[in-house]
Amino acid sequence: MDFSIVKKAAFGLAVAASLSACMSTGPALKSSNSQSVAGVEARLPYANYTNYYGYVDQGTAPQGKYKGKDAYYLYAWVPAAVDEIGVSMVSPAASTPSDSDFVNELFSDLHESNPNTFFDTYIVLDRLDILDSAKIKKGGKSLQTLTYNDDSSELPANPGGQSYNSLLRQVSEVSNPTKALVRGVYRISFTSFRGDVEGSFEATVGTNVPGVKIAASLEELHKLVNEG
Ligand SMILES: [Ca+2]
Repeated sequence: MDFSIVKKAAFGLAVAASLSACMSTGPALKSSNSQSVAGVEARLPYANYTNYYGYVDQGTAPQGKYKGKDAYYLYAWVPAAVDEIGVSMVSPAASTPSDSDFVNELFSDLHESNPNTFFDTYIVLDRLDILDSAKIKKGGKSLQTLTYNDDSSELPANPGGQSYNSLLRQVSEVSNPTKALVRGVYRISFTSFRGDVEGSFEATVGTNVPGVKIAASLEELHKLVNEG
């Protein structure tokens, strides 16, 4: 496969999406591709975005540990090979979920009464060894930690005015089997290195393919992917 052609096509789509956006600047999560407009270099949006709204309560059991801290997971199904994947996490959630967004039950129950409970996000992206959509619920292990991020000034600041929200991008390395962004399940681990994880968050995944789905467990992701 000629990868450069695929990449150019995705770039073209992103340019079209950017131009059609007109006045709106779109999601804060942008791709690594940029375009010069009137001498100003601006990052282009991804062609497709998937949003997940969640809430971590004091009673929410952590799913693992990351460098000694309690960690929570989100799982994303990416239905085709992608040239790049971007992930952002903002806390507290600042926007309202739309019909196409994935919304955790706890978010629906607790966000409205606790709109300002937030945490300092830290995200880690792993590729899991789950390639077959029919076997998602059987589980798998991490093949490779791809990248991570603590703080990004590209995202809106938290209510305290601090740029502590997280944004990462990973570009596919087609020649490296563990860093090629193939169809499969990716895990977003999140934690905090300043305080505890408590409050609402909005996670966004950007790619050049439609059909990315996000869930808080592999069982739930399995259902979303296989039962629509
Ligand atoms: Ca942070």
